[in-house]
Amino acid sequence: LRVAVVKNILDANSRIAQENRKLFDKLGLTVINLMSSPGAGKTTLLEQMGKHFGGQLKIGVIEGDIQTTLDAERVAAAGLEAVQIETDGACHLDANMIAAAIDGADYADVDMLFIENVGNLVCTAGYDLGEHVRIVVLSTSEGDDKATKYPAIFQGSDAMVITKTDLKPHLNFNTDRITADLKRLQPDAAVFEVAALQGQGISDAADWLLAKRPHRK
Ligand SMILES: Nc1nc2c(ncn2[C@@H]2O[C@H](COP(=O)(O)OP(=O)(O)O)[C@@H](O)[C@H]2O)c(=O)[nH]1
Ligand SMILES: [Mg+2]
Repeated sequence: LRVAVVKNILDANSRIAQENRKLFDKLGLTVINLMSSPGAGKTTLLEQMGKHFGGQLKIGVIEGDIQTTLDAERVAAAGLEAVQIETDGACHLDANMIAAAIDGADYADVDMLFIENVGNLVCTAGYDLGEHVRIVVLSTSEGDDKATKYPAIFQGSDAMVITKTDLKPHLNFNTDRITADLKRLQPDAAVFEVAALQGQGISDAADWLLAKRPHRK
């Protein structure tokens, strides 16, 4: 009985996610779900993406956090339009929260919408939000064993962005190891390495995202 309940919740989520995706397609909006553990560098990556795309593209952001509007304030200061969802304890965003956030918002002239999920490598993996692209962000200080320890999120991602590569001299992070582990789970996944505070490696990831835009207006 318990299993049936969980299945119903996930079915309902998938249905709403499909509706979100239909709306995004109609708007010509490419939507990216950024997932990671807390502090891996998602917001810093967004700040840099905003800087990179500058006048070229209009970027929107939905920020998911358990509490506070701190991240929305950060990306707004970086020139990106942001909506903050406070999940009030929930460890992930779901399709319904996204539906509520986009309801009434004007995305007509927005090209790309980033959703920064709640910091969590486990809960976030199970919920389709209606996005087109899923990216798992992993910082070097978290260790190179995380793809094997948290396989679902890596298996479900189109790309892995390794952040904080500037810290590598102080750590024993092996990029080859985690890349091999990722490819075993998801052979098609792209891999990017960034030192976001220094702005390094941003353009490769940004170019890949641009090529992922099948929904050009
Ligand atoms: N050394 C270093 N620190 C970083 C980098 N990216 C983010 N940080 C720092 O890591 C902390 C968490 O970053 P944040 O973007 O807030 O992570 P989030 O919780 O995933 O959104 C902040 O203190 C950032 O300044 C990086 O590339 N190198
Ligand atoms: Mg953040």
